[in-house]
Amino acid sequence: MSQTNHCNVVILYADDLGYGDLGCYGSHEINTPNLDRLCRNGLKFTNAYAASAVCTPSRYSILTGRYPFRNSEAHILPGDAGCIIDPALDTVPKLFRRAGYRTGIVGKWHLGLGGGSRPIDWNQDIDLTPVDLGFEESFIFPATADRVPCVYVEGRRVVNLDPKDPIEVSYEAECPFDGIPTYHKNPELLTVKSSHGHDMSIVGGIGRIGYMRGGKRAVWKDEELADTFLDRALRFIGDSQRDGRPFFLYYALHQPHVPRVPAPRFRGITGLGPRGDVIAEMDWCVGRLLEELEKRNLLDHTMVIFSSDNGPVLDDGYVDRAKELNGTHRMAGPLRGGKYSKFDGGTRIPFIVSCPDLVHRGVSDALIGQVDLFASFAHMLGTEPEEGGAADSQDLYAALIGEDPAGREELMMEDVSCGRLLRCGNWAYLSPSEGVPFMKDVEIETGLSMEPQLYNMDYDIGQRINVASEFPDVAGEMEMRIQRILTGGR
Ligand code: NG6
Ligand code: CA
Repeated sequence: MSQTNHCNVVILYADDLGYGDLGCYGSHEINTPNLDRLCRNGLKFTNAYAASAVCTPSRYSILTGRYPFRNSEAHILPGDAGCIIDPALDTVPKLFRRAGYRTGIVGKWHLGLGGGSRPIDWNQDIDLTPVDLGFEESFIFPATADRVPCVYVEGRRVVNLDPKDPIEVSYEAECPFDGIPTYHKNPELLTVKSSHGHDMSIVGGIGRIGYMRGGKRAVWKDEELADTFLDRALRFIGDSQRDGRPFFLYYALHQPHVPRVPAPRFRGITGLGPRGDVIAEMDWCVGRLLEELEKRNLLDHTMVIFSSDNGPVLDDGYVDRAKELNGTHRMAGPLRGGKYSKFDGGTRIPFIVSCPDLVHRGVSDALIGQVDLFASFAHMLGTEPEEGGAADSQDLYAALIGEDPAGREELMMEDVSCGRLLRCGNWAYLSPSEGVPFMKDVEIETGLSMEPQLYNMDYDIGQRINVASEFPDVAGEMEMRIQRILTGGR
């Protein structure tokens, strides 16, 4: 296979969406007609993984083609963190740009901003943003919807800055700012209570992580996040078509991460509370995007990849009744654990690839990581990562388009505390590590144990029967493989 293909590429990257959250992955409780249609017209992967059970490391990995362990800063970042991607490093958007693409990012970033002195001055141009990492167009929010600053950043600048009302941000434990509403001082302002954390600034009636003062005009409205990002994504597609170059769009949807505030028209439509409603909203956004591609006659020749950065959680810090209203819905489908976890619920995620001109329709059980997109795109474009770049990315282009049913031989993932797990054929191996077996706040089984764990995913997808003592050689071999990856070159 040596032909190159310059189809447009759109990565749709959800935040905390589980393996069982979509109709096409078995959900009966939440309707996701648009993603189900994407899936019918494309390839549904059953053994695809994010690099980590939390956000920042997975995002680092999908954009750089490197395992997160290679960057000691790749952990959940505060909203005022510096950018953790070295601007000298090769990235997926740089790869597309070298191949002549127009590149854009819309949505959640969470990889830090600014390369210079700290604290970052939000009122000036920010010196290190996605535009320095290969994205020509960038419209993002800095971290997560539950972290300050609650503002959009376009290019290098906060949107709607007002010099008379400068923005200040702090992640100190005690509030350093006078005169701002805070969680414990102003409970009367809250529209939703926090169940754990999220008790610093109140912005838009919601307790957030971190303190923020000023920027009244710049602060986003939570119920408008989805439409705002969608609008930017559609605008990017329109501008690209006019421009004439093929395009690469990384559209990082903010749903269903907390706080879950859908646009009013989605409130209550699933009966599963805000978590279900924002998934329906996300599906609608995807539908609008597909409609736009179709209208512009781009659908057949655009590779649309949909996935999620980590597994699901019900109560991630707000009293939004997600648990009470969840009913029989299984967010992680048959998998054990969820977000944060070393069990498969933490990292195995929905992964759909569609491109009618190129990608076979059906189901693929190939083992594939989001980390592999880099080298696979390079293959598609007939180019290569820069010397030393994308160290952990394997060229799985044939698997991506449905021509290789096997994929990788082995793939390493990590949980929130950087404990490692390895998939290898039918085996899932969880390396021993310290920690509690159950996170009480979020009610998730961590999979942490000082005993090695080995599961045969063929007949035990729910990881109930640890067979490490029956197959000590397999467990030993897999631990060795992990050590080899961790100490391996590049
Ligand atoms: C946790 C937050 C959680 C979420 C997570 C990051 C608290 C108590 N919990 O620390 O709400 O923001 O970080 O999620 O603050 S992620 O998907 O971006 O990794
Ligand atoms: Ca996430």
